[in-house]
Amino acid sequence: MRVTGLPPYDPANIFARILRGEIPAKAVHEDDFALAFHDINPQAPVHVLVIPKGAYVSQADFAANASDAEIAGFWRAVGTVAKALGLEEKGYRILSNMGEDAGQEVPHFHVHIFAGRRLGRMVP
Ligand code: DGP
Repeated sequence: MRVTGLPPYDPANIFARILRGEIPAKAVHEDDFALAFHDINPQAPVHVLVIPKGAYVSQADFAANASDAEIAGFWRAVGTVAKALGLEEKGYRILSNMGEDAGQEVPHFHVHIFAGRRLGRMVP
């Protein structure tokens, strides 16, 4: 069951194309559940995107419809990426835009990892 109010998954979205290898990305990690790659328009010295391998529009879709193994595997991958990039000592921020009001541009669930400088306070 899809969550009400979400668009159907569009297999032509840019991250689906990256997952299929149709367009290149600078990968930093890949496993059975997730792919992580550098954002094309970095907002911090480190700006990496982590996406699940499954077809989920957003966090709401992922939380409602992914299996427990997919959810665990995805979040473990986020931690693996942060550790592999050496971000644990100084810290990092994770963020996910969900839907129109948050300005989500790509309709495939993703988490941003920002790091590499002192990040400003979060503002709405
Ligand atoms: P969001 O607004 O949360 O949907 O963020 C989408 C991010 O995806 C944005 O920071 C830019 C990034 N992005 C868009 N197209 C591409 C692409 O083709 N390659 C990569 N590496 N990143 C992309």
